[in-house]
Amino acid sequence: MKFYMTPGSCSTGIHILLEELELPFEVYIVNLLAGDHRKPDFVAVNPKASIPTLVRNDGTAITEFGAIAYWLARSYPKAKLMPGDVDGDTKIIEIMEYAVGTIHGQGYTRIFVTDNYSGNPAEHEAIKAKGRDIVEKSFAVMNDVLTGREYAVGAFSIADVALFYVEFWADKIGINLPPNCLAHYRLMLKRPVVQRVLREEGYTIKP
Ligand SMILES: N[C@@H](CCC(=O)N[C@@H](CS)C(=O)NCC(=O)O)C(=O)O
Repeated sequence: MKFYMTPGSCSTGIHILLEELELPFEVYIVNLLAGDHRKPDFVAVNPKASIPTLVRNDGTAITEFGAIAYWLARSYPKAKLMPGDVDGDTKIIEIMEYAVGTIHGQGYTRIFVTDNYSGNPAEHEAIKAKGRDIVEKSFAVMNDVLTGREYAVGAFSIADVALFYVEFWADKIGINLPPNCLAHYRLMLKRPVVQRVLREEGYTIKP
């Protein structure tokens, strides 16, 4: 398989899944800052010009974090990355979608790609502040969801890697995680594969 990713981005969550599953894959680094994702070679693979993108062995591509994570979990069921019952799987998709769609899609994008919201620099501070507010309020919701749980839904699952990458970003930009999210983040950081993936993506792991 071919995995299109950017170190330290949302693709880190999929990178963790691929390595947890011990799958063979080739890495293609897409340099977002250099605009690689808009170049014709990559757009031919993923017309949405976004990472993560996974090209399967049959040559077909899957885009969207949730779709890639779901496909991996369903294709390699022995790893039990989803419980397999309707209620459990629904809970997982609910958390994953909130992390990717709301915390990342509505919150972090205002902080990281502020230009997408307004071309007027005078508005940027307010947009970033709104993004931070969305992220903080969303983590407060996740904190309640994680009450009495180590992982997002029972055992380690595809929901945990989605939650992990948004927690990792909070750590990187100095957003305080509420206690249950912090405990979840630290638990994830203890996983050998998570440590290896972060090292491979160029990060130093704090003990
Ligand atoms: N809805 C997409 C969002 C992925 C996404 O926003 N990826 C970012 C990097 S973390 C990206 O490719 N940004 C490039 C751009 O939007 O121009 C998904 O779930 O995969």
